[in-house]
Amino acid sequence: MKRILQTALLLGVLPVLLVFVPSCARRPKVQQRGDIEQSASATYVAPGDLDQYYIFYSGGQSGNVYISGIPSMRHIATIPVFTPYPGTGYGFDKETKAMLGNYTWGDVHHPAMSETNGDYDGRWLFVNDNANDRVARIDLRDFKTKEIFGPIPNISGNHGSSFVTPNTEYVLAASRFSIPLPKGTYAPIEQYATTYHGVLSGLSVDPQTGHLSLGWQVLVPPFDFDLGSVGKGPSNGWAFWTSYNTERATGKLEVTSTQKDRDYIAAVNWKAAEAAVKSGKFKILDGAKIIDPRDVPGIVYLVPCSKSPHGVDVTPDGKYFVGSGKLMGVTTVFNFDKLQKAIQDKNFTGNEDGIPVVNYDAVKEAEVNVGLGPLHTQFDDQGYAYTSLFVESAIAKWKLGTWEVVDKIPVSYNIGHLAVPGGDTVHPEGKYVLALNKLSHGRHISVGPSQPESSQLIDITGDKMKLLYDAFTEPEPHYAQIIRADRLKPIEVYAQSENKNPNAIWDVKNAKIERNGTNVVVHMTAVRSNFEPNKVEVNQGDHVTIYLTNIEQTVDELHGFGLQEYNLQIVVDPGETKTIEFVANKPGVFAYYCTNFCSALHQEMQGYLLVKPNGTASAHAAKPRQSHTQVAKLGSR
Ligand code: K7E
Ligand code: CUA
Repeated sequence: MKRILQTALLLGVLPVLLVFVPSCARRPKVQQRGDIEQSASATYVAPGDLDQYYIFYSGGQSGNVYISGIPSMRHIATIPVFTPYPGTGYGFDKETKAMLGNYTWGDVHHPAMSETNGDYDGRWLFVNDNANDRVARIDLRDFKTKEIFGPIPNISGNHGSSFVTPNTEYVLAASRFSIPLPKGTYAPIEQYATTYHGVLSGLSVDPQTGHLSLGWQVLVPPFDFDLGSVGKGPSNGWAFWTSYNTERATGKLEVTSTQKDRDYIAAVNWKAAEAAVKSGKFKILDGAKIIDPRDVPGIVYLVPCSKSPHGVDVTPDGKYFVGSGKLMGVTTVFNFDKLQKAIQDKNFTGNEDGIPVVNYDAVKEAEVNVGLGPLHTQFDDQGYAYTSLFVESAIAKWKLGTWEVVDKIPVSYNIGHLAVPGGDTVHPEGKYVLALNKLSHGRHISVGPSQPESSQLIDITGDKMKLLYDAFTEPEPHYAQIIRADRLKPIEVYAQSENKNPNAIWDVKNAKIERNGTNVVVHMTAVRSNFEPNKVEVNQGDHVTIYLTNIEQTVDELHGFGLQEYNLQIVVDPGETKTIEFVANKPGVFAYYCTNFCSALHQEMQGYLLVKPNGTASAHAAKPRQSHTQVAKLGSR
């Protein structure tokens, strides 16, 4: 297989192979189980004991973030972000509904933890939405999504996101799919090369609140910008994005966008972009301050890179950035100092729409023979790098400085990202690497054609990498952030004193129902084991608002509020207040009940919404409504 692939690579037919032989299902099972007893005890977390690390997995097209622990790899919780999630009532109450807008999904690829001086500070987790051009902020104090920013103007396909600068000045964003700008503009696809555009952007982060706003944008040619990475140490102030289809091709990109030997890494001096915006050197496009590099030189440079690159990763010391071409057998290390020198010397080989293309040989430090299909690279604290090899289904370990591959481990199968604890920081912890694999077939009991992704924990403390554990995740993690558990200090109840919701009430005696015309406002409490009021009577067509406060201050005492046939389900945590809003358009009697098993009398925690029919209320009062029974079924396929 390897021989075939290498030959294919030489012949330049790998794209064809990628189509026809991606299946690892035909591979023999990897006998990489190592010493079973050692692996077992290395990952065993005894009942009642706690994991040492949090993993925050991006949930891909599920729109969620998943939390597991290391070393147990047990799934612990799900944080809904871009998708309604009845499990926590997310997207059903007024507040989170408003945050989701009209979208019911997102495509989360890259979680990024906020940083102070280049280290994770445990305050926020930012995640991108590749589909609808948004960035969300999760507060790590309560593990809840607090903000969804976007769709970001001019950014189309926010894949190169959400990467965070060393002091969380910016969350980065980039267009994967170039389009005519501003959004909403029509231009025929034949004009792709000339009138379509990409955009690179920094979203400002408020240092106190984490609140996101538009910072700067840079107009770039219609390449497909892919992955990003942020400079640190000596390269602090710079950001890097890979791009593919620098051919500016359309149609069957698999062929048309792989014509040139090299694509580019865009190196952006974000401090210069920030300064340019401050001094007014920008245009406004769809409300965003956008810099045209033709007018403002010195903001962005293009560094040639192996063709069709995917990941770009900056070393923890900030001296190098590593770019991997998916179709190559090598990964390229670039030297940041050399880039600065080449820029100073104007050692350019051309330009793209006025953006200088830097001389590859002047910036390249080394080409590392990692193996087939390199995608992403992580680093440890011992001077080693770890590159994921999608085609080869392996991780290559190599040494910074000698650029020699020192070890390789097969993974199951077709690895995408990989993650080391503290992976994006200046202090990664070289204990584990997590392999985030695309295919898992045969590694778990069969669940039919919709198969999960696989996630493998690998010990990297020794000379040889050692596989410890296979875990499986919902679709579909791309990247993850891993942080030591003791770095986070989550709260477990919302203190009453902190609840600033003006509609919170803390005593069942204050529960009330008020009517103003057709508006009915209910202040409701939830506490073991009842809702107060437990009866809400309204007229058909009334606009009903319920402010529900869980008045408990006891850890883990959640209450749910499910309302029959009104498609409403929320969960309130101890000390939390949420708002439910609906129009009582269906007449009849509907139960609301606690959905979160809270006490011995949880079943009894219920009440009734009584909706009097319109008009001749009394005449219809006792009549059953017409049967609306609907039969819905999936045809047998
Ligand atoms: Cu490689 Cu979207 Cu970061 Cu998937 S991306 S693997
Ligand atoms: Cu409250 Cu169950």
